[in-house]
Amino acid sequence: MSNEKWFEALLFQLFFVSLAVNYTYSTREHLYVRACAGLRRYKYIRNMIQKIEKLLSEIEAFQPATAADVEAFRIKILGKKGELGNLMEEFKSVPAEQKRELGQRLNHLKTVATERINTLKEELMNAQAMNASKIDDMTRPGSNEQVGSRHPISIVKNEIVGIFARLGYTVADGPEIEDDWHVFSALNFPPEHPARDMQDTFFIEQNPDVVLRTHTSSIQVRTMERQKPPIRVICPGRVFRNEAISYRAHCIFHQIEGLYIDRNVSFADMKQSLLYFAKELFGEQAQIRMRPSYFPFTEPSAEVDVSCSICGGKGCGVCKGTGWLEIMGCGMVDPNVLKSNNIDPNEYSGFAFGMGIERIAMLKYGVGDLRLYFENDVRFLNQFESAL
Ligand code: 2NL
Repeated sequence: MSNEKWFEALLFQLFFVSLAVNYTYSTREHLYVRACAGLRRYKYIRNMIQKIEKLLSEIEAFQPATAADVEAFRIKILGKKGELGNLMEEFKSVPAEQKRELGQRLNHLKTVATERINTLKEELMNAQAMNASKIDDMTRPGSNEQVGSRHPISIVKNEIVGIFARLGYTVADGPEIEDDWHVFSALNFPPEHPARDMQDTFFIEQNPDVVLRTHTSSIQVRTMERQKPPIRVICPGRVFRNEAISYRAHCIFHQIEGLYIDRNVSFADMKQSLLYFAKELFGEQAQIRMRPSYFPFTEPSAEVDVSCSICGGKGCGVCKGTGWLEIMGCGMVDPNVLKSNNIDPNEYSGFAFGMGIERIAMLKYGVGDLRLYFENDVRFLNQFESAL
């Protein structure tokens, strides 16, 4: 072989070797680059899947306290710049071969999040509404609230006060625990009067005496202390007497007394005022009669009877055949009482009256036993529901 030929052969050979080497090299480089790119893509997708899984467990574990918590959570996950939005942005760079699988995962995440958030929102709104109204079952029968009614004593008291208020009387009140002066001495009770006795009156202290008032006249005495004539007061109140309790007697009862003092007040004024009262309380057909009586604080004194509204005056069981029912006592204020209360009897005169509210209520409603007023038995009290 010539030198030239040999050289030519060598070059030829070198060319192929370099081709082979070059080929090998570039193929390996190519494979390496491809492998790296594949690894990056794999990491990218694995990272997205991890994010999706993390969000799914976060959604499952979410325990909100209020509807506002749910809304904040919704904005975090589904809001414009929320977690799902970020993943959707990343999804754009996912290679076509993986788009299908990842797309399904993202759709699943969106459905789960939306459903859970809507359910939680509804539950919390319902709970809040239920708390507000405390109604958990709209079809449940309502609780039967008992409507109270006024006590018959209050009903009658209010009616009597109303009648005298229309005649220009004002209502006065005073203490139930009183001293001797306001209950007895200022009212012309002599020192030996039996009402001052421990047998009849509840004494709280003695010397000086403190008692439970036995009548509401003490309120009028206190009114005369405060006020100059003309005086026109009506005084309802609870009074106490040491009585054995029975169907017709009680140690506690209620009185209404009235006092009218001015110049030239006459017995005729009293009669007409009390007739007006009887007609207002018992009806237009009511008549009154007066029988002489005695009270330490009035002179002259009288008992007032009203014509029996059951039989119209003919006589029946209620009026015991007389046609009349006793309703109150009255009289012209004793000059001694006026003097004791610094009112000049030569300038002023007046009349006074008093009645037991229990007795009037018995006549009005046909109550046969005084004790019913104090027992608070709802079967008794419910009968006055309509008389509010
Ligand atoms: C009755 C009789 C009455 C009086 C009360 C009175 C009061 C003063 C002066 C004069 Cl401050 N009188 N009150 C008068 C006559 C009768 O009550 O049967 N009560 C249940």
